[in-house]
Amino acid sequence: MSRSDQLAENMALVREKLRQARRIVVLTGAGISAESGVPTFRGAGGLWREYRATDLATPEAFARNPRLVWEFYNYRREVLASVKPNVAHKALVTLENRTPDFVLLTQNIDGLHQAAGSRAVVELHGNIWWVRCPQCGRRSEDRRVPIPYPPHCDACGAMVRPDVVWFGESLDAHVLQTAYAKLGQCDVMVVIGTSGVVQPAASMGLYAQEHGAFVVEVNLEPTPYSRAFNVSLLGKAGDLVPRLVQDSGEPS
Ligand code: BJW
Ligand code: ZN
Repeated sequence: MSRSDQLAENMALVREKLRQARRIVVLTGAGISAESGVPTFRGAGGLWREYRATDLATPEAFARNPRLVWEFYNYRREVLASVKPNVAHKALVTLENRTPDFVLLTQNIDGLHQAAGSRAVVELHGNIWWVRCPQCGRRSEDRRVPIPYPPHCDACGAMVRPDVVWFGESLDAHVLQTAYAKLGQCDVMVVIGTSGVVQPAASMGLYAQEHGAFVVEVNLEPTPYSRAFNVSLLGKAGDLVPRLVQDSGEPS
């Protein structure tokens, strides 16, 4: 079978699975926002000045040089302030609207799913538009671009940090509990635009599969999990996701 025949067959199978499913979990990563113009973390686009983005998303980097880390997050706020959700984000809203039990787990901190209209969004790694005080724990929304340095907590005066999850930090316990409860019960899971290297999100597809879900991956490239999942669809999220969600009768 040719590659395009294989893709068409897999697309038809996944479309049908999504139609029949009552419980769907979607997990997204930076790849779904790439076509909106948001740089991904790994591969081309993962650099800011001479730094790797992943080296700045750490508590050690913030302790060593908070000004640099805030400059990095201010740069990203500036990028995000002008981008819009794309057709893949929007197709997931359609999927949510027609699915009895739907949840969207996202590693992205950009808020684009909510901007598209998704409601059942669980942010695994936090949100860039919120800040958190490391001293008193106070969280607040702050949409200023840029945030003047150094940003202070209104309650206790300490310097606040982005309300995101950095390497070596635990994901919020309630968020994880919600995620695993949904993963353990879903019929179908779709994993979109994530390289599958950052834990615990990377293992969530296998967790769902071990609990009986049909797991589909959508990515430009194969990932460490492509062979393990039921179906791996190679291509752009903006091309494939809308086609997976459209009605079966329509041409793919
Ligand atoms: C397209 C496309 C298009 C492009 N269409 N596709 C177990 C084993 C080993 C290590 C660990 C472990 N458990 C925990 C760890 C340590 C660590 C970890 O995983 N390290 C690995 C790197 C080895 N994990 C943690 O520290 C986590 N904490 C934790 O588990 O606490 C308990 C614990 C701690 C320590 C030890 C043990 C337990 C926290 C992880 C937090 C990650 N934070 C970041 C920054 C968030 C804030 C910010 O954005 O600034 O989250 S790092 C960064 O990576 C960000 C992302 O959400 C995350 C994932 O990246 P993603 O989304 O996959 O993006 P990319 O760029 O990697 O991939 C893009 C993909 O899209 C590619 O595949 C492209 O092909 C594709 N693509 N265009 C479709 N158009
Ligand atoms: Zn405080």
